[in-house]
Amino acid sequence: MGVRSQKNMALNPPLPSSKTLLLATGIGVLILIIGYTIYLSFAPVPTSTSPATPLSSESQATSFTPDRTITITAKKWSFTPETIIVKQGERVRLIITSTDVTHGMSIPQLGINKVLNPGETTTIDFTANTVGIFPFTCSVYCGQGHGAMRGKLIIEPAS
Ligand SMILES: [Cu+2]
Repeated sequence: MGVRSQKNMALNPPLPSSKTLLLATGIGVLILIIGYTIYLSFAPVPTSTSPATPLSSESQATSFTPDRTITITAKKWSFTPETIIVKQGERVRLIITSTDVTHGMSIPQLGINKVLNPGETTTIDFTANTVGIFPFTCSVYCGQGHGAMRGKLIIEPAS
């Protein structure tokens, strides 16, 4: 009988309620401090997200300053815009992006023929020396509408 009463005492030790409250408060404060420390150690991370992108990625553009820059989109099966108008004597930069498959930009009379890889932007620089109408075409087979994928570059006399 005496053994059982001792066991009961060990399982339920009498704890004053004020002591329990103090312990609980202490643990609570400790958790808050640890939590805040963890928060502080993670918080500054998002401020350093600026990617280290090189500023001088256009190496070929060092000596060429365009008078006119034209942005062109190539996709099955057209160039947008289809007609490009520039003035004689202008330094022209074409910035062409293929949004679907591999295309090509060929302006035979100007000796230009570039592959336009899908999703990539290709820069073509030239000087509009001669007045005239210069047809351009897609030079990489890109499907059934490939033959219709064409446009024209018009070089107008300088006024
Ligand atoms: Cu094509």
